[in-house]
Amino acid sequence: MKKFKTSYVGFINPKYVPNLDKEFLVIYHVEPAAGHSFETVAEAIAGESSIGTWTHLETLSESTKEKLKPHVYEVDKKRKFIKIAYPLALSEIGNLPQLLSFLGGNIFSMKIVERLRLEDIAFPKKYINSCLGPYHGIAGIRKIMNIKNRALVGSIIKPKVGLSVDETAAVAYETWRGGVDVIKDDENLTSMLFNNFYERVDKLIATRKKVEKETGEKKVFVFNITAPYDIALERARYVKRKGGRVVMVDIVAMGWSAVQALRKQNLGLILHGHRAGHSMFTKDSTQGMSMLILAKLARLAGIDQLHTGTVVGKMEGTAHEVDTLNDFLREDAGEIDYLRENWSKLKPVMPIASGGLHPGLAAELIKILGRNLIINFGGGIHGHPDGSFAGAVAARDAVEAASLGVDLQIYAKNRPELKTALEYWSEVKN
Ligand code: CAP
Ligand code: MG
Repeated sequence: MKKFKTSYVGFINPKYVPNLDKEFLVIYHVEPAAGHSFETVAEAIAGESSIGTWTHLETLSESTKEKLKPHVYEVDKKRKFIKIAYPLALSEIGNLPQLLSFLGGNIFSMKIVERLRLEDIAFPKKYINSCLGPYHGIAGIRKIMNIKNRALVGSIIKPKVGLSVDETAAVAYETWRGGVDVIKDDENLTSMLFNNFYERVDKLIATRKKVEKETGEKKVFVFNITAPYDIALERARYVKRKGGRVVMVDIVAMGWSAVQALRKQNLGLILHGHRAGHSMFTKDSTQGMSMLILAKLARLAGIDQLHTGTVVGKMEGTAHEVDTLNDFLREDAGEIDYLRENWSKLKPVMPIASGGLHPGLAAELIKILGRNLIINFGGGIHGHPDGSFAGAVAARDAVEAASLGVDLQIYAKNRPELKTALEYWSEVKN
């Protein structure tokens, strides 16, 4: 009888020269479980995610193996990473759920793997172009908003849940009039007993039209359509029919299947991606998947504007991390230099800074992240001691001053709302 063999062998080849035209180049952070060598685990990861399993297979022909075999072309035990080149043919182009089962699937459950993190993926052009990407992108958003140079000023209605439709509209009216461009639902407000989605759409679009007439500025409301896909689509269509311009999807909760399907509808709506819950798998630097990959998938799937963090706010994220994400979304860079890739035909995505922001943080934020950004203030507008209108005036003033590079304290001298905001939140660094 033949002697037992595993099929988790033959993938490591440090001499292999990867080819981004035909292969995905993937980086994993790897920590083997006790008793297993780094090489054994690298072989198992490459095998399990492609043509292998725990045993030799009589069903796997040499020709299939040659065609589909991945190559582990770098193994760095000290820095705990491996790089694998996977043939494009291991994926179904344009199918993001398949990509996750392929590169983020069973390998995460193997006993011999103690810690595993999908750090970065460089995509072949053919794969990138098989996805639709953003409908509007940055240029399209700026055109709709009629804002050329400054950062866009956004606000989340707060409290995030609890207000009725009429209360929401009243807060939105004050906030838009105060100078905010983009007002949005919060991530966990959908269609509730106290605030029905369809009534909210009717009322908020009417309010938006009124404010646009009064101010002469373009405004948008971002309606959260997060729900099972059929319901989300029905809600998106309703927003479109009623003259709305933006819908929000909680991308982690809804998943890529839904985002891709929604984008495919070509409704012409701006798709706002909220990433609530991403830290379940992105926060631990040795386990899960990086936020950069989430951002890449969002861009492939067709998100136009995406939450990426603030550095100075209440949420996790260093300047380097957030900057890398934003550079990727706005331009064509990847996390690691040799993974720089051309994002081909896909439009760039507008990053959104949100979480614990107040007017006093605007200058630092723009200094770190630039002006090609939506800056979202929730508590930092609706917590202003003189109310949402004053909060909105202060936020708009702060973003304008910061976009011009003018010192906020000087700008605030004859702007009482900004002055109050700077004083009130002076202690809050978040
Ligand atoms: C901000 C926010 C946003 C988070 C998202 C909130 O409110 O509405 O959802 O900032 O985080 O619910 O916390 P505040 P991220 O302005 O009142 O903090 O952009 O990091 O995904
Ligand atoms: Mg929120």
